[in-house]
Amino acid sequence: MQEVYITGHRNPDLDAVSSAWCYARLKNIVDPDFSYIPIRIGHLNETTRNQFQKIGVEPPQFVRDVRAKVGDVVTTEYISLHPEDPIYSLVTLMSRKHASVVPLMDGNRFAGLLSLDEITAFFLRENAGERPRYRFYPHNFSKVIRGEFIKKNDMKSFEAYIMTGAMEFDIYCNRLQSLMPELPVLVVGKRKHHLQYAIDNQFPAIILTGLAPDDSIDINLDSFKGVIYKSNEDTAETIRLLRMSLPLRRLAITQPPQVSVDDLFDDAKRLLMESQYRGLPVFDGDTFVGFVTRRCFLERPKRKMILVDHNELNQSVEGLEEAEIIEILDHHRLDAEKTQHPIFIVSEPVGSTCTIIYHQYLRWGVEIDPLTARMLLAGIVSDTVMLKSPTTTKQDMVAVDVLCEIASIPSVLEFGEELFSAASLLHKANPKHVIEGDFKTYVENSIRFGIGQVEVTTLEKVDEVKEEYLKQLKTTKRKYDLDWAMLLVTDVMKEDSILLTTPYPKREKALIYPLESDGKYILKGVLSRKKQLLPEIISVLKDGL
Ligand SMILES: [Mn+2]
Repeated sequence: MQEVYITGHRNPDLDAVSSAWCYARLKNIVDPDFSYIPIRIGHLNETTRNQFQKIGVEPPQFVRDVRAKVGDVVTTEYISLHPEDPIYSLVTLMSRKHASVVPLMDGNRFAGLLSLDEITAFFLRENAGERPRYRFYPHNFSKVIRGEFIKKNDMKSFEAYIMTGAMEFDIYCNRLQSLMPELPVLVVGKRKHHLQYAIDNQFPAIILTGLAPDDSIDINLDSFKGVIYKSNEDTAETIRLLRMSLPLRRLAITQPPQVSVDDLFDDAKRLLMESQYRGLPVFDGDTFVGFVTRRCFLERPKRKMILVDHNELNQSVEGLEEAEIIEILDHHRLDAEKTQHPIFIVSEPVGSTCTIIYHQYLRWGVEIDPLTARMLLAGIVSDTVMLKSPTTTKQDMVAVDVLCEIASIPSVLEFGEELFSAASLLHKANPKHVIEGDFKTYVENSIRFGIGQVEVTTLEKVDEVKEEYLKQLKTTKRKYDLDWAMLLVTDVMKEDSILLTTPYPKREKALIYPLESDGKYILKGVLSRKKQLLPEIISVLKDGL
């Protein structure tokens, strides 16, 4: 079944992860034609991790990028052969099943790859001038040539050339003498002297042809250490099949370039196209999973995607430009890419994407179970800072009332306080994780800036850690290649914030907020990065033109 990924934005917050998770559940119920998988494209922040842990649900899997991978096109259904299997099996498989590439497997171990090219190479080699010597595997005689063993002995594989005993005995002896010390596989009819000579000289194998069904050869075989096989075919056909009984081991490319299921489609395609091979083996770690042929790379598959809690390409997963966006559900400003086909978009200016997902449950008439209710609630309460943020709408409040009822949560305030108490205490946390855990970057008038946000339950300790955080802001600014980097520290209890900022000499001092000390502004009544701080920053940057 085709998979559709549902993802929130980079540096995912609780709203992004919860909405992806809850929407995947809904879609899997209402649209069983696809498999909807919630993913995250960054590390979980502490609040989100705690929430999933508390509810006892596995958080969405981390996906680094959605570009087409080898795993999307690998052929995993195939017939394989064993290294000792005869060439005959390969030729049959290729002509009857039209297999262009056949893996050679020794149990679960990958032992090589075979294609028409290797069969061609075999015939080219054996006709290259020298009398060919072959590696025989006697067990294969009975698999390819109709007949039976008369003497088996150890059946080990050996190397030899092929010879028939059709000539006069003394010519036969001279010919053999000239090839000594090498010994042949002898294909011979019921010719007593020829046979006796082969037995006395310990030929590795003798194939008898032209014997009647109940015929025997009247020679004492006790001292003979080789193999004797009685063929029901005539001599010409026996020789043809004898060469087809050779084991595949020697034919296969045993160490072709390997690719991994996680390798990029384009990289593997280039590797294959630039090689002389028809196919490449594909591994998942050390495990062989299948192979790719040129046919696999005719068209690059497109991953279907649903974006929640964001709609801009630069806030989304790596490789999205190669994927197909089929839905967007978001509460941010709309700056989506053009699409080729009509898509489903819900853009509602509510406090949380989880409120939008709640509306989708209503729309489809799908019942919300207590666990999903709790998850949606967590998204709404965290994104609206317990419904105190100015982004909060009546719709969010209605949703919270219904969801509290379903999840049997008596007080949304208590639920919220518990949610935020899990948030990191600034002086105990790692400044890099705090700033970059929920960091959004913007471009306005070609000025690149970024704002991180962290919710705390008191602003009292900010001064203790201020210098440390200002230093980290400078590092983050360089890392994201920005002109200006800020951290909004929000007290969710008192509904005030502090802004820590790198120097931005051109405009920083134009902010309406009072500067308390270097790099630290007091933002009374500011809770929302999106609705309160961002418009102020944008207007300051515009005024600067
Ligand atoms: Mn959100």
